[in-house]
Amino acid sequence: MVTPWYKRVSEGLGKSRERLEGQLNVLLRKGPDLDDEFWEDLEDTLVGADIGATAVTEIVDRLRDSAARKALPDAAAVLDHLAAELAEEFPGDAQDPFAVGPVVVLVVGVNGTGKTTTIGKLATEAVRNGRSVLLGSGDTFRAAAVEQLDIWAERAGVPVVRRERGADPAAVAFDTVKQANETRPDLTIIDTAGRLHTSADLMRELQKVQRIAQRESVAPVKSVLVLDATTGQNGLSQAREFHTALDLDALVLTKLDGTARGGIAVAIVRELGVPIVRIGVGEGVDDLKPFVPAEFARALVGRG
Ligand SMILES: Nc1nc2c(ncn2[C@@H]2O[C@H](COP(=O)(O)OP(=O)(O)O)[C@@H](O)[C@H]2O)c(=O)[nH]1
Ligand SMILES: [Mg+2]
Repeated sequence: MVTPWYKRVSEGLGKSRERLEGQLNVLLRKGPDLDDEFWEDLEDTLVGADIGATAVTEIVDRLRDSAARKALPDAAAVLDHLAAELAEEFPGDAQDPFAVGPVVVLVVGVNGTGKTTTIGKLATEAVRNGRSVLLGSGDTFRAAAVEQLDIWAERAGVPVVRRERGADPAAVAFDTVKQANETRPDLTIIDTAGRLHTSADLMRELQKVQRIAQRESVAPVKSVLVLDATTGQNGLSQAREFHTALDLDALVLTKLDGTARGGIAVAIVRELGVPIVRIGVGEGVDDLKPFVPAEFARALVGRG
C-alpha cells in the first residue's frame, strides 16, 4: 500500500519533531507542572527546529499567558495550542498565482530544489482541471533540463517553447510570452536555471527574464520560488536573496516527504510575508498538494 501523503509529510518532518516529542515525553513524566524550565525547554526546542527566535519568543509568551489563565492544563494541551499558534503564522488568504489565469509564472530557485518537477506536476494538474497550459524552457544552461521539461510536457500534452542550449533565457521568456499573447493559455509557466557562475550572475539573469516577461506580457506576470524543505536555515537565506532580487509572489516548498526541516517555513513566511501555496511530497505527478497551514502545523509538532 502507498503511504498517504500527509503521513509522508509527517514522517518527513520527523527530524524537526522528534526533539519536540522527546521533550514533551520528558515533560509529561515530570508531572503536570508547567514551570519555568518547561517553557525554556519548549523555547529551545522550537528554536532548534528552525522556527526562528523572534517567532518562538512571541508564540511561547502567548502560550504562557494562556497557561496562566488555566486554559492549558498540561503539556499535551500546550502542544495542541502550539499547533494552532503556528498555523496562525501563515497568511490565511494566500493568493495562489497558479489558480487564476491568464497568468505567466516564472519559476525560480537554486539548482535541484524541484523547479522542473513542480512545473510538470502543475501542468498536469491544470490540464486535468480543463485549463490550457504553455511551458517555456528557460533553463538553457543544461541540455538535460530541456529534455526533462519536454518529458513532463509530453505526458501532460502541453506545448513547450524552447531554444538551443546556451541560448539567452530572456530570449526564451520573450518567445514564450509572445506565443502566450497570441494563443492566450490559462496558465503559462517559464522554467529557469538555478545555477550560474555566481549567485549575483544568476540574480541578474533572472531579473532580465522577469523584466522581459513583464514588458512583453499581456497577462500579469508572477514569480514563484521553489525551496527544498530539507535545506533548513539555508532555505531562509535563499528566500531572502530571491525575494530581494525579484519581489516574489509565492513559494512552493518541496521534498516535505524527505527529512524535512519544516520549521524554516514559519521563519521564511514570517520574515518575507510571501505565502506558501503548494507543497511537494514526492517525485510523482500526484505529489503536489495545496498548502494547508493547520495541517502543516499539526504535522510539525506531531499532533497530526
Ligand atoms: N522526494 C521528493 N523529491 C522531489 C520533489 N520534488 C522534486 N524532487 C526531486 O528532486 C530532484 C531535482 O528536481 P528538479 O525538478 O530537476 O529540480 P530543479 O533543478 O530545481 O529543476 C529530482 O530528482 C526530483 O525528482 C519532492 O517533493 N519530493
Ligand atoms: Mg530544472
